[in-house]
Amino acid sequence: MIDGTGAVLHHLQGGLLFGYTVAGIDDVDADLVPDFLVSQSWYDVSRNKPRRGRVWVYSGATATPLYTVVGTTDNDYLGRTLSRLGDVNGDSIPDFIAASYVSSQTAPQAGLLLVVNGKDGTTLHQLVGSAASVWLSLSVAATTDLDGDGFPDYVVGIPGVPTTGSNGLGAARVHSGASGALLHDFVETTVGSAFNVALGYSVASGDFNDDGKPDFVLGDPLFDDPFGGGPVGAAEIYLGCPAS
Ligand SMILES: [Ca+2]
Ligand SMILES: [Ca+2]
Ligand SMILES: [Ca+2]
Ligand SMILES: [Ca+2]
Repeated sequence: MIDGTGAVLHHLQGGLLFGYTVAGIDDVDADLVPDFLVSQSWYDVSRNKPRRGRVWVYSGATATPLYTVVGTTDNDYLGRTLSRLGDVNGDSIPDFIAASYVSSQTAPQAGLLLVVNGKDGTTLHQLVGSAASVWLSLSVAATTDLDGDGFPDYVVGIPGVPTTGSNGLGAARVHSGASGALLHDFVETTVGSAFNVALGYSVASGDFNDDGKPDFVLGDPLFDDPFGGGPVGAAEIYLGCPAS
């Protein structure tokens, strides 16, 4: 941690891949100071429970650990992706997202996303990738409330290949922060002869047109136009989306 003059306030260190991802979150321990996450995605619970990954939740005020969240399955590598979210279960304590696009619970590198209870680190709900190498949660971002239930929602990028040997077109999906229900699926776009190759490699959200509804920026750095000179890269901006 670094103070306003650029001096290091605290130096934290842990095992291999400690610090792979970090994220600021809102105040989970009610001391009115925002808190933060540091992941250690190579964490072995034991010799027989390898590479489950661990996410440390730290007090922003003191840089001391509050609790940890550990992957439940071997090779989860939990903590490859992290994000703030906001309170999604109505206890006024902000919740957050801990994820891993290389988790192989359902298929090799299908991906895993946990919405974590900020109060105690338990899982409120989870998403898993639908097929090998789809890389669910390579990117994730919180959004404001899309479906009008009063709780924030989130957008998750799924940029990987659907089957071995073919280019993935990628996807980005908006899910309910409260339940995990699918609210919207951004699927591939074509512009003339160009098409998505890795839609959802990066995602961001904000209200760009001031209508109170979340808008989205979806990155596809491999956006391709085979008849126009090859890969061109793209970032697509969506003003809102229908909640369905
Ligand atoms: Ca705090
Ligand atoms: Ca909460
Ligand atoms: Ca919502
Ligand atoms: Ca908007």
